[in-house]
Amino acid sequence: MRVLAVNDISCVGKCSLSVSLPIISACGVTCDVLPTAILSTHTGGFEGYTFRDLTDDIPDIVRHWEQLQIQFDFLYSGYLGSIAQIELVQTLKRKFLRAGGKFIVDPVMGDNGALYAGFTPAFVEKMRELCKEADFILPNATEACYLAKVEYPAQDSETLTEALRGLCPRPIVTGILENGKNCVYYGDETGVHRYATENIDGFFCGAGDVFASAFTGALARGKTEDEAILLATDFVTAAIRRSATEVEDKRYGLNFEKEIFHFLQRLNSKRD
Ligand code: PXL
Repeated sequence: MRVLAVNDISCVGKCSLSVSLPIISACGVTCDVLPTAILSTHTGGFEGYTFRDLTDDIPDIVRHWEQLQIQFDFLYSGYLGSIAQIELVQTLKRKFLRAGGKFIVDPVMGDNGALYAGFTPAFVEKMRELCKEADFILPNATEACYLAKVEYPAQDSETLTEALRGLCPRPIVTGILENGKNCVYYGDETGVHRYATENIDGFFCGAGDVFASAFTGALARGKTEDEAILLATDFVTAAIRRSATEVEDKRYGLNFEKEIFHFLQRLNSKRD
C-alpha cells in the first residue's frame, strides 16, 4: 500500500509531515510526501515563523511523477497554504490516485472557533469544493462548523455531522466536547455514530495530524472505518494523556512517539 501525504513541513512543533511520516511508516505502509510549504515552526502560537511556499515547485514534481507513471492507493491532504494549492490537490487526485483508491481530506483551517492565521472565507469556500471530492473528511469541531456554515460551537453534533454528509459521504468530526467527554462523530449511509473517550484538558497543535495519520495508516492496513477511528482516537488520547504532564510548552506538540508501540500492537492484533 502506498499513501501520498500532501502537507507542510513545520520544522519544529510536531505536526503535518513530521508526524505523518513516522506514523504511516510505522503502520507498515509506504508514505510518499509532497511538501506544500516549509515553515520554521507551525503557526499555532509561535511569533516570527518563516514560511516558504512551495506551490511553484509542484508542477515540475507532477511532471516527473507522470513520467514515472506513479499511482497511489491513498491520497491524504492536510495543511494547504492557498487556493492554488487546493487546485493542485484536485489535479493530484485526477492524475495519481488509482481507480478505487481513497481520498482523505483533513480540511486544516482553524481551531477553537476561529480560522488559523492567513485563512480567508474564500479559502473555506474552496475547501468545501475539495471536500466534495473526498471519500473521507476529517474536520475538527471548528472546521466542521465553517464547512457546514453553522455557528461555533454547534448546538447539535449529530445534525452537524449529518449536514456534512451533503459534502462528503463519510465525514469524521473530531474534538467535540460533550458532558466531559471528548467525542468523535462520524456519518455514513446508515446514520451518525459517536465514539466517546476521556477528555484531557489542554490544547495541542498537531493532535489532528496524529489522528489523521493513524486513521490513514490503519485504513491502508485494511482496517474498517470504525476500527480505524477507534484505533486513531485511542492513540491520540493516550498521547495527549502522556503529554499533559510531560510537555510543558504545548506549542511543541504531542509526545506521540512512546505511544506508537501500543497503537501498533492493536493495529497488528487480529482481534482489533
Ligand atoms: O496541525 C495543523 C497545522 C499544520 N500546519 C501548520 C499549522 C497547523 C496548525 O496551526 O500552523 C503550518
